[in-house]
This record gives sequence, C-alpha cells and structure tokens, in this order.
Amino acid sequence: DALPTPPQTLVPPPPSILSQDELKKIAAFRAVDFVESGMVVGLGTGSTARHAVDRIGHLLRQGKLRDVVGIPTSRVTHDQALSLGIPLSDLDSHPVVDLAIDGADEVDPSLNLVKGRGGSLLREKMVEGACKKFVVIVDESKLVDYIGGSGLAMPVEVIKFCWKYTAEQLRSLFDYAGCRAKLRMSVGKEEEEEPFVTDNGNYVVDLYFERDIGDSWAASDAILRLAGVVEHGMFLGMASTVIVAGELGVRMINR
Ligand code: ABF
Repeated sequence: DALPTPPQTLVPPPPSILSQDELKKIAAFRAVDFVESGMVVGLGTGSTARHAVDRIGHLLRQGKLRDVVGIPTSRVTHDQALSLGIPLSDLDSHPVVDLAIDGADEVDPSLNLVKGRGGSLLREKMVEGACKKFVVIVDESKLVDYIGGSGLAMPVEVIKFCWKYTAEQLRSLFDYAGCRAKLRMSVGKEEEEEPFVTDNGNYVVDLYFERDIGDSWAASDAILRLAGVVEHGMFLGMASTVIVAGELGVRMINR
C-alpha cells in the first residue's frame, strides 16, 4: 500500500491566544500571591504594575488581605491606589518595605533590569531599594541578552540645569557603544512637544546604544559620578524574583 502523502504546506502556528496585556495581568496576579496581610508593599508604576495594584485593591475590598500599607512609586500609582482605597504611606514613615512589585523594560540573564521608560525610575529605585523582596513582573518581550539589548531607551534622570552638557557627557561616556543621547519629550497642553518632567521636577535623557556597553556595574558607577545626574534606570542586583508570562505559561526566576 502506498504511504500517505505528507502535507505539502506547513501548518501555520496557532494564532496568539493571549494579548500582551493579558500576559502582563497573569504575571501581576501571580506576584500578588506574595502579598500577605500586614505587609508594607511597594507599588510599582506602568501598565503591568497597574494590574498588581488593582488586584491588591480587589483583595483588600474582599477582605482576603488586611492591613496592607502601600508605598507608591509615582504620582500616577498614588492616585490609582487611593482610588482603590489602599492605605498609603511613604519611606519616611515606613523605611523598611516587606515586598515591592513592579514591571521592567528589560531583564537580562542575571536579573539586572532597565527601568524608567515610564519616567518614575528615581522613586522606584528608592522604594525597591528599601524592600526585603523585589518581585519583577514582565511578559516575555522584556527578556534581553544584555542591558541595553532591546535597542530601546536606557533612561537617566538629570537636573534641568545645563541638561545639554550632562547629555553630552553621558553620550561621550558610551562613545565606544555607539551611544546617542536624547532629551525625552512629551506632548503638552497646547499639543506641542515639550520636555518630559519627572515627578521630582527633573528631565530624562534617554540613551540608545548600538552595541553592548559591557560591564553594567562599571557603567552605573561612571554615570553616577556625573554631577548633573540624579539617577539612572539600571537596577542592578535588586530583583529577587522575576515572573515572566509567555504564551507557554508563567515562569518564576529566582536570584
Ligand atoms: C515601570 O513601568 C518602569 O520602570 C518601566 O519603565 C515600566 C514598565 O512598563 P510596562 O509595565 O507598562 O511595560 O515599572
């Protein structure tokens, strides 16, 4: 008997079932499983962290969580949490944070992060630096081989005073990696582009690299030595756990 003819056309992969936002939500909900009653919790910023804050608010309303105090990492998150009835505080009153949950723009294989494309990097770094456990929530698109590897911005918060000078100093630090430095802009009330101003009244210079910057710890030190720099978006050695949601399920990577 003749063998059946193999199909001539390849079967296309099934269409993606979950949207990127649904993946973000899955990662966020999984992270909220770490929240226990009585905890002081750092509340992140961005579209992924937003789902976690919603979930915490929901569990508090349902009485499944009690006495949680939130430490917001931006004005936007502050307003969201307030509208959900989450009791809020700050690092002055609660200098030790039990757990923080936040998104990221890039995660490298050592769990070093780039954050701050949402513009809240300084407060995020303060709150997440004060926490005992930092849970990062991302969809698979955020995984990179090295810091800066997505080709997207690595943000640096700078003071407004002579920002062009600081931007040029930043660019020349990473000349070897084909760096470009660009002041972040946003659309203002008059529909005109104007510099983006952080919650702390500073500007953001976005760095773009053509090549790997190499040792990110050395890069971090070099950036922080510039007087006009307030903080940068590399979060090195800070993540305890990264929850990655992808088409094939949720992975939890521990440091
Ligand atoms: C914040 O939100 C940031 O540090 C990061 O820039 C961003 C991630 O955004 P999203 O979750 O919307 O992708 O956590």
